[in-house]
Amino acid sequence: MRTQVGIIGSGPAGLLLSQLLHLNGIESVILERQTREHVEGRIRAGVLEQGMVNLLREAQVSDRMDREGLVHDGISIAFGGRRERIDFYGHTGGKSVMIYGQTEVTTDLINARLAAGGILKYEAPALAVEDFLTGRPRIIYEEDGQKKELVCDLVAGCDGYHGAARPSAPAGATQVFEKVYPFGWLGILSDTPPVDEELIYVNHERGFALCSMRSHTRSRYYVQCELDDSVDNWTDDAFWDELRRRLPPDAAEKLITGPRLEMSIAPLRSFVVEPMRFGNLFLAGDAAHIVPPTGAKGLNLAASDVFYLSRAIIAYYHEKRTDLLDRYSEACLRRVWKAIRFSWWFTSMLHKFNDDPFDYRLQVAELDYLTGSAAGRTTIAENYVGLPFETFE
Ligand code: RFL
Ligand code: PHB
Repeated sequence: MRTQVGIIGSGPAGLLLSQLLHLNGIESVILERQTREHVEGRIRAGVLEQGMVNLLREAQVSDRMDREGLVHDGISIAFGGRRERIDFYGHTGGKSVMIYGQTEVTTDLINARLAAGGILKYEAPALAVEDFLTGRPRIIYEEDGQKKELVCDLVAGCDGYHGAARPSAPAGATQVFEKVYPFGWLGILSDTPPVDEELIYVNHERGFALCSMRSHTRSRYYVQCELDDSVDNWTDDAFWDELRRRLPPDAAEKLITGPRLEMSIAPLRSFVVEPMRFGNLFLAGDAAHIVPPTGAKGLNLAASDVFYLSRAIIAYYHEKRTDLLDRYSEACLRRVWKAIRFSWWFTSMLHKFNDDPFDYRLQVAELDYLTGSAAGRTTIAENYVGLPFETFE
């Protein structure tokens, strides 16, 4: 089989890239290891930055998001027995974020790709990418128990942290930067009204907590847990009790609980691979970088990579230009590292790393300082709503 752009992975990065290329007359094939149901059922992120919202509009997949998504102009941070609101709108000249689940983004994109006759192969894992340094790359994949080849001009490795694209890069050509955090997040999804209209990030002596949502009737909550913890150790009641203990009193009183729709544990990690391009193989999204979820940046970084990659590929086909492909890795990494920094910093300030009361007092003092200063509030707000994409043309 042959196509112009071979895309590995039907997560948000691969789907969005395929859709943007299609709208510009460029053909692609997506290879996905899992089933469609599995991909659509994975509960992950829920906060979209303005840049990603704009890109979904450009990709013509925003109707349902614009109808059902919730626009949020701020968040609360609770610490030391009190709660402070960070006003995004006021501190960023009118910016906000959109609450709309990654599951919904993925479903909207899959529907759009299929409606346009796009080729999405599910249960078709890529095994390796070959010949990407010498010209025409090939993706070796498996379908119906048989080994097959997809020959392309360019390959986009959008296959996440555990994918096949990154390991195909030549040994010695990559540099990896990594930090693993000594805790995880235990998350619950429930059909209960959210405890507050906006998200609440909580620094508590017992550990971090987060109140988030998917809609006015569906809540997503997290509590910091041990790395080796298991969902089997948690009943619904035990989760709600632990969350209530960490919330500020007004929120704890209002919390409405209910049975889990889903419960899972996610480890926290910062990871970057450099560069993000090897000849005609380009990495995008989680395949190239992972952030801890505290800043809600993972999904949004996948979208900003796709912003740069789509423009570079369009310039290549429409104008025979290779300069944007050459600048792709550098442009992405500048923004990636700023998000890595913010996610690390926000994680460090809000989680319990040890039992040292000195460290806890420092965290409270830092939060007190930041929320008491216009500069501090602005720094949180402008990073949280998302740093702008660079001009790339
Ligand atoms: P994805 O979404 O992981 O999609 C990659 C796709 O590639 C497929 N794949 C392969 N396909 C073919 N052949 C192979 N060899 C393949 N290997 C893998 C996978 O099945 C998958 O469908 O990456 P993408 O598109 O880059 O999107 C990135 C986002 O999904 C990710 O950054 C965020 O969801 C991260 N993340 C979170 N981010 C937030 O901002 N807030 C969150 O609350 C949040 N929670 C999470 C998360 C990531 C998690 N992971 C990766 C385990 C919770 C979890 C559990
Ligand atoms: C979520 O709703 O799942 C969510 C929101 C904000 C975060 C992380 C996760 O920082």
